[in-house]
Amino acid sequence: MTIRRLPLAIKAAALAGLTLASQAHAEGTLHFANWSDYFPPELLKKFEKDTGIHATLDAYDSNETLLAKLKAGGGAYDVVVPSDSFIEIFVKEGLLQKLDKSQLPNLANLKDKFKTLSYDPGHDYTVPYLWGTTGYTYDSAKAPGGKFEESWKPFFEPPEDFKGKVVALNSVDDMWAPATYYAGVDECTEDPKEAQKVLDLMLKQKPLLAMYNSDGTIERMAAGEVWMHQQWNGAYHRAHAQRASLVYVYPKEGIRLFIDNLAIPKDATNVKEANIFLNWMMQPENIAAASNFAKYNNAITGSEKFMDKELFDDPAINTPADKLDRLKPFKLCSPKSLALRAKVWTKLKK
Ligand code: N2P
Repeated sequence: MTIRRLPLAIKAAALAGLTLASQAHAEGTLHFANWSDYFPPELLKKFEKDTGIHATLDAYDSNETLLAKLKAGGGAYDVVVPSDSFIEIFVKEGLLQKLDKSQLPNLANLKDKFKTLSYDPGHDYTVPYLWGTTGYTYDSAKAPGGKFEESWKPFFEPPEDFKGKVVALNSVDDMWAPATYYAGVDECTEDPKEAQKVLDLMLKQKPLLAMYNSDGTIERMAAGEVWMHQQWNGAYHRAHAQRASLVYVYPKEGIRLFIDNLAIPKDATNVKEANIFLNWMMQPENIAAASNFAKYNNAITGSEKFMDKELFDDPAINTPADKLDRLKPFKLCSPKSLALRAKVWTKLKK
């Protein structure tokens, strides 16, 4: 088992369209790329033991980074983990291959509500991995009166003394949705004036931020290095285990629900091994190990009995009934709308 973080130089080479060094894959090998800190190393070892396939794991920080890597080509990966909101984009770009469902009998283990998903209704390209929400966390020990309202307001308009103590995720996909919820703009808007409103909100927030960063969110909050962080619920849960004063917010304006997925890139080298892996991950005890490590829910029937009870006890993971209507699944927006948000992001980051 090899776990590595893709060095920037390789990232740059991949972006420049150069071939990656590790192209000659031996038989019985699986090259897996997943979001950082999102897959238990012991589970990869178990996969190797169960199947005899040697596995490597690379990490990336966002859908945008994964997209750039796959577009650069090189066939470096056999399995990747794109989010629901990016599936259509990856498929349109011809970056994923159709799944051979005869190799995936464990698709039968999917819970009913994950059997038909809007972004890939027949599981032609993807099977669900883990799912969760993208809210934000704050340290109640630092909040005025120990509490913030359940809104995106404290995140986008934090109090002055939070200056330099707030972090946003470094992805237009993660930031655009809550900014539109808070600005009261349809997330699929095609109107430049509305996009400007969203940009203005983010521009006003920018000087108060310590950084945009999607990696290391757990460590930063657990260490008390910052006091507020846009964060996924599983990451919150892990940070909270180290700092009890942390609070996860379900903003009343809405909170993005995400489903991440296992998929096989078009140019994968080890397709047989990739299928074995996808099917193996849909076994209840295996996906439960991923849930127990990353602290997110999964889509597999019967996984509950292998999952840690504490996950079900955390309202950040097990959304309370009165907050369910705040969860917003992603919307597939028009190319015009997506181009508008990309422009906003470029302007924000320059
Ligand atoms: C965990 C990554 C969570 C993925 N580091 C959110 N889509």
